[in-house]
Amino acid sequence: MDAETYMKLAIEEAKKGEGFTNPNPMVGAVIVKDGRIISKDYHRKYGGYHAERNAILNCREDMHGAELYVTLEPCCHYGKTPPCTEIIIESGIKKVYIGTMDKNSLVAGKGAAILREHGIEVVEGICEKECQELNKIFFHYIQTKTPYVVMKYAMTADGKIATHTGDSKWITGEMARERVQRSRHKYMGIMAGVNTVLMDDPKLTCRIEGMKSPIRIICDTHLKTPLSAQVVQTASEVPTIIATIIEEEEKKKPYTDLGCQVWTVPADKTHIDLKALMKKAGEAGIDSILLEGGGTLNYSALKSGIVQEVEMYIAPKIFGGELAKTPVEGQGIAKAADAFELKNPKIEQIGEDILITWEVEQC
Ligand code: AOF
Ligand code: ZN
Repeated sequence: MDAETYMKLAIEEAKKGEGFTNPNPMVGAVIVKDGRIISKDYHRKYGGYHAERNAILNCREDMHGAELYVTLEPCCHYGKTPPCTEIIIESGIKKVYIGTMDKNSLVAGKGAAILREHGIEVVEGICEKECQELNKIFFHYIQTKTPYVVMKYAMTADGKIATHTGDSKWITGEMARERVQRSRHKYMGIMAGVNTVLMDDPKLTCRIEGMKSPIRIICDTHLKTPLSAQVVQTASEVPTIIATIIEEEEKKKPYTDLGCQVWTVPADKTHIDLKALMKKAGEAGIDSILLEGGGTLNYSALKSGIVQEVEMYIAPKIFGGELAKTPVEGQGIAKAADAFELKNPKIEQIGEDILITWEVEQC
């Protein structure tokens, strides 16, 4: 097998950590000796041993002269665990293939340099694009200190997210809805507006066995979330943050008494300043957010430039109705030339529905 094939295996290993490693990266490692895989492992959960260390510790064979394939440059700093460069050097591994270099300033080239200084041959950039894609959340977060935001919506073929009466159960089929459940595990946070809470009273949790629920963030400018809402009532089981411009402690107290965190954020005219909210979320260690907003919040999010990606599910049905809600509302832009631009579409069929994932052109 060639280097690309081993690196692809390391990527598959890395993906097993999805949703559990945030805000740290997903990393996989494969050790090969004389053309045979003698160990493979991955970074299992945040704060735990890194992929390389796991693969080396779990290897039952002599590693002298072996090759290591790792999706991310090995670290060289004392963090929650000792540097991976140390254990690689001690193991006797003679060659390290790196998928992509680390953008964490504590590492950023220094890991590879240390290995070379110890006589280990290092090859960089094997399956580089795939390895960057694997950790796009981590790279975004470590460079901007704000979460990677994915705006998700499900609409009919005529662009409606509900009928004119507000009914939206269901637009997409079971398989697409299961995929959304998985996204709730993958991303660290989930964000919705108070209108969605008032209309649908959602729980915003991940209900798949063995997976985890995201931290819920409710954008609620004037603190109108009912205390009886499910996101409030279950706040002691799954964290709920209510973001508001209200400052009075007595208005916040009923929510905090039920286990919610209430964040007062600056106002952007009459609404929450979403950029300021993202800064705060980043400071709280939230590296990624699935935005399951309605049309008002979605428009504000695009306008304030906090969205990195759009995940749009299209169901093979038509609702019609000029009053039926659409994914992005608010005031909208005036000139077609000023549109929010999307790029690099990825198209998948999921059951009977289509999922298109686009990156948002940042201006
Ligand atoms: C991981 N898992 O497999 C690798 C990482 O917080 P610490 O001490 O665990 O260190 C995290 C940093 O280590 C992370 O930002 C990245 O730069 C580097 N590599 N991290 O969590 C891994 N290889
Ligand atoms: Zn490490």
